Amino acid sequence: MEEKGLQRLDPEIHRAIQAETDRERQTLVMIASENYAGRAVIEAQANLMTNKYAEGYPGARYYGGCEFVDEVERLAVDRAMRLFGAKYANVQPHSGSQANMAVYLAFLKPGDLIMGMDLSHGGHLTHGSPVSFSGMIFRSISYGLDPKSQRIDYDRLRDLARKHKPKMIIAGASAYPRIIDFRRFGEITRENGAYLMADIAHIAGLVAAGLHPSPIGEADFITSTTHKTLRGPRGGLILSRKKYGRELDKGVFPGIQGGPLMHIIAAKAVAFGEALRPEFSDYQKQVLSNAQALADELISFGFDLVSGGTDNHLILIDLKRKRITGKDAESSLGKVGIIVNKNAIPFDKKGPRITSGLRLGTPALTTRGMKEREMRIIAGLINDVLENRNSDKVLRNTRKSVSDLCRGFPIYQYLDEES
Ligand code: DSN
Repeated sequence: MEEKGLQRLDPEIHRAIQAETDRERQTLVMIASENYAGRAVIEAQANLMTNKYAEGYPGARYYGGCEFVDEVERLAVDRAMRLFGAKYANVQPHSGSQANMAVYLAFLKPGDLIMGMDLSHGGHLTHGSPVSFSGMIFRSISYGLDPKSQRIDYDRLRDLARKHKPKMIIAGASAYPRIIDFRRFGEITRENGAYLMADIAHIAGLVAAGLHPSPIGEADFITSTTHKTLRGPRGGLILSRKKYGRELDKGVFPGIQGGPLMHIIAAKAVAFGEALRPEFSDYQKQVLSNAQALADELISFGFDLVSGGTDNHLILIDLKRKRITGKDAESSLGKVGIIVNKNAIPFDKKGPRITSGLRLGTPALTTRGMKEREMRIIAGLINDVLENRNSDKVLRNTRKSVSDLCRGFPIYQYLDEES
């Protein structure tokens, strides 16, 4: 076959991209923060807009020749606002961390106190962890889960807020399988004269589809990534009230970023457009049903789930009773093509490189078209592997079952048609 384009110009990179494509095709992606962006999203981000400098905002740029990127950014902003029912959107943050950083820069001063969820209870690095800029520049305290229910301890959160009077409270998580009560967060925040930032990176797709309560109306600032349940390109997003728009715009540019990635903004616009369609809501419903089916089946195999189950797209398995670490479980499952990540569980005694937990999510498998039946099969495969991880025969048979499943649910019809 004649070599063309990248294959001819840079065979090393082409080979690696090809290998990644095959890996994504031939494995079960169960990392809760990953998904398969649609063809239109991928096409929109691979275009000449990558060449364009557009510091500033539509209609007020520091460069000439911005008429078409202006059109794209206006569409992205308009669609994001419609999708979430927000009065302000900024689509320029390169990532979720950048979105959070821009909000902090705009509304906090170094040394101000922020209060986010404990990383080991499911929070995110940028919510005040000492190893992140958020915990280095700002003082930080954390709230966490109730040890018994393993759900957010809102009473303790309120007591902490009353006692310490943080300038900003951050609601949101990376590994929390339950509904977040934004109304409760709103009450506590208002009572203490703080700002509320809701980081909905994980649940943005569910919020957009109306399947998780929205923080609009409760939170002053809403940040998100665009590539998890929302199924867009890798990137960040800020939503807010109109009155905070000027400060937030300045926080993103020139505060923490230079030129926006206009090709990515084009792809964000496409993803928001997709999310405005009714099919997106059906997809999100299936994400939830699949997570439910997976959780139920894992429980029937004797797995302990943090908080006893899930309300959203992810499941956190507590492996303590199974006598395997998160690290070993991740590695054993990886051998058969089930891709997951080890994750700390609340009050974990093991460090973040070992952990006692595994985080599983259904967004990517649901995009492939898998339903409850496949979730039950996969729960069985996970159980087989973790119960027999030293048996080459079990690992071999499971690898075959994974391959069969993957073949039945191509990641992109067009890719498989081409090969
Ligand atoms: N790294 C993301 C996740 O896996 O949840 C959060 O930023």
